[in-house]
Amino acid sequence: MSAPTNIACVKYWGKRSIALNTPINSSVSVTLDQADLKAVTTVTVSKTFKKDRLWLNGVEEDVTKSKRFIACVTGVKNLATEKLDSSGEVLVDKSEWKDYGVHVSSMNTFPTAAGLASSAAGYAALVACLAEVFGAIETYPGELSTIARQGSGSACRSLYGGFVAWRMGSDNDTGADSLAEQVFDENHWPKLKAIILVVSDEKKDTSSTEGMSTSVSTSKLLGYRAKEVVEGRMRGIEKAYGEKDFESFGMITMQDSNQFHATCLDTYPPIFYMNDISKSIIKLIHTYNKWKGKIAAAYTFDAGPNAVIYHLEEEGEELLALMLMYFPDDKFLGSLVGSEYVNNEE
Ligand code: 2P0
Repeated sequence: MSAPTNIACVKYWGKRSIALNTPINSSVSVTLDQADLKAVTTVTVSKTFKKDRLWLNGVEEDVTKSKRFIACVTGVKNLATEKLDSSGEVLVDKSEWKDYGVHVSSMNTFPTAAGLASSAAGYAALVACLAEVFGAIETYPGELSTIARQGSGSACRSLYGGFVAWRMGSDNDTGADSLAEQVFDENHWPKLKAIILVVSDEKKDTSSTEGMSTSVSTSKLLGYRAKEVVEGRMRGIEKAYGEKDFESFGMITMQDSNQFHATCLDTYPPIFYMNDISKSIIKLIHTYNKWKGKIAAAYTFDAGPNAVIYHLEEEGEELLALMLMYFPDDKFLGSLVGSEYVNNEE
């Protein structure tokens, strides 16, 4: 099965509970099209497997002590149902699933750990795949996303297509209400597109988890943002997306990206995810918008230098031409937004 990556418009940055992987603020993202950026995952289960194993892009990773991986496997096993044969006979009693080892192979179609949410796609695909194998059934909507969240926070949003919110929740004992919710499905705004500019495909030097932890303990701006800014932006951008109001959607997206990177600079020692090329892309987009007399393109940057430019279909060719003129050496990975959340035909 595969799961696409997602790019946040209102960003998640900071953990409320490290153990539960719950955030200090809600966030919302657009799930990208499966055609370009996705994790493709295969899971095999057997009673004969002595331990759980994972191959990431063909290289085995030791997951025997990975809390994230274990949380996903255990979480899905807890929701597992019986496996029946065609006549309805029980082949595997659900209580037996715990004795089954899992072997996972996962491939990304884009740079891993370069700020393109590879862990989001990876853990979403893992949970979707495990849920299929074990016949896991949610006891409430979004429960599987609470499991994916424990793999990687942003992964909870990749379980759905379209415009997806991660509600921060308030249950600090179980984290059961810190879950993803599809606000608008992938058919709501087909004209919305995204161009991805791969400024660098090198692994970032500060992981998101490490960066967030330093930001939470040192940045006053981050606390202010979580308390005073994010909820208003969530309401504003959900309204804008609902009304297909690109100018409001784009403005909030750019402002939130800028504030996220400001909190990185406010972190001590500071974290620099954007580089000079990233900053020149920001300038170019503002110049383009001025020339158009409206917000016709909106940039956003995650924990890395790569840019995502949201735009409407009609501006696509013009923007691509502009980007190719100014950044002829950069690679363009994708320019589509939408699609279904997981594709189990692969
Ligand atoms: C986001 N990012 O909302 C934000 C914007 C990066 C910047 O979610 O520690 O890999 O695994 O929960 O999900 C990246 O953080 O962090 C992220 P963990 P994750 O997309």
